[in-house]
Amino acid sequence: MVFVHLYLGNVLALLLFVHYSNGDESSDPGPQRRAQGPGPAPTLGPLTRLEGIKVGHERKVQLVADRDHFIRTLSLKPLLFEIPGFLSDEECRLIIHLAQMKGLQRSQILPTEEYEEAMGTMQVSQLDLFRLLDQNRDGRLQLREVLAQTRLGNGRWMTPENIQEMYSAIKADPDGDGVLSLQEFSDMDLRDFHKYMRSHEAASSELVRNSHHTWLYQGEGAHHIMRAIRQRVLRLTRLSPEIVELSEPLQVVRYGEGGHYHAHVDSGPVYPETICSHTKLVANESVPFETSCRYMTVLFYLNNVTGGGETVFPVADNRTYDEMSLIQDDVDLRDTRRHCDKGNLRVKPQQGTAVFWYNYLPDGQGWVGDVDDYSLHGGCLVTSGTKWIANNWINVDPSRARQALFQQEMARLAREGGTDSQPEWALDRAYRDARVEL
Ligand SMILES: *[C@@H]1O[C@H](CO)[C@@H](O)[C@H](O)[C@H]1NC(C)=O
Ligand SMILES: *[C@@H]1O[C@H](CO)[C@@H](O)[C@H](O)[C@H]1NC(C)=O
Ligand SMILES: *[C@@H]1O[C@H](CO)[C@@H](O)[C@H](O)[C@H]1NC(C)=O
Ligand SMILES: [Ca+2]
Ligand SMILES: [Ca+2]
Repeated sequence: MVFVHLYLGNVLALLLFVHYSNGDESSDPGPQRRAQGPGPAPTLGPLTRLEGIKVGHERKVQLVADRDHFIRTLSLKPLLFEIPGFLSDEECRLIIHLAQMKGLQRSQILPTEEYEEAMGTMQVSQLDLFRLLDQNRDGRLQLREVLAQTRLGNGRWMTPENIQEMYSAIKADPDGDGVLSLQEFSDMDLRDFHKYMRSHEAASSELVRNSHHTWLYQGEGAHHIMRAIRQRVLRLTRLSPEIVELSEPLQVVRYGEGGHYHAHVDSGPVYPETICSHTKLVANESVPFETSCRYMTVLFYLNNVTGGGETVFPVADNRTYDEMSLIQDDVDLRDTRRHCDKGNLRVKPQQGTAVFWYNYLPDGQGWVGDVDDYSLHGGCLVTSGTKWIANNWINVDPSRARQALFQQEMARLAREGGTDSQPEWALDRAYRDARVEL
């Protein structure tokens, strides 16, 4: 019975995840070509993982010729570090400038119709849905149990007030106690719920993510400063050059005043049914679900923010983790517009500082294990001014064999001169010799 419950939970999450990520990550660049057929499977050595030692621990590292840097441990769960002065002021200004030249797009739009289709084709009865949502199995749906299913909001962030409003609009909770009994849930017509969601256009402040972003190419032939930053990240992470070079381009993000990103993890869940966006080139195409596999996040602060805009890690180094303690009926610690002050750890943006962390736990065999729940993080509300950051994600496939095949295939394409296989990056290459007044 527990197994069935978990299994259905995964199916629901997967169904909703696919449609949610389609709208959100459609700008994710990725290899487009199919493999010609795998050769013999090579094996890869263990992945490097820096040691945290203890919170506050500092170590000196030589990342550039003319100065030392200090890496400070911020937390052990997740394994999280800070490194001041990782980028120079000039580098920060250049990244912002290149991003502005390329143009930024809204980070999130609402994919309403696709979502409704997905919900429509879901082969789950209303009773099963109730059981899935009822986490504590008391036969009643508390607000927090609905809040926990962020994807039901279809990209819209749900607050306890939103849900109460929805209940009263569709008359789902006649006794008004904020809890849905099985009877109340059975009497509810799910189409009314969808109709209600559709009829309420969300303002950008009501979305999961309120920002603009773009991607900057860092590979061969990129601007020499973009190359230098990638090499510095390689030295910082001590991973293999193949892994770092084959990772996503640099994502540059601008949060205006009022911008935010509610708490999330950077990697999708690892189910047998998922494949990674970066290695899908060599993956079995009949696998239905795709996600970003981001072993590490390296986040750069590109400016000093006048007010707000901290990066919050709500459960960093908490003794235990329990999703349902994170979400209460009245306080949702994932809500970065309202509750950043209650999170365990906040990092204040400081121009040139980098923070980096591991999104997965080790598997004990030198490779990638489960997603680290403690890596939950978000961008707090920017109360004044503009916030600029950049993300360098380091992609590793939880399947060691598939990562190996992918690296082999990319090496083969490079040897055969397949460098034009990413036309969307051509624009960035044009900046190679750009002389920028900073
Ligand atoms: C691809 O996946 C399908 C369905 O999961 C499976 O039947 C098939 O054997 C797989 N093919 C390869 C080459 O792994
Ligand atoms: C950003 O703030 C830090 C510390 O508050 C300060 O040392 C630094 O000079 C500031 N940088 C800029 C470009 O204003
Ligand atoms: C944080 O840890 C405490 C002590 O173990 C626990 O009571 C609380 O539920 C935890 N918070 C979360 C969000 O898991
Ligand atoms: Ca319940
Ligand atoms: Ca009720």
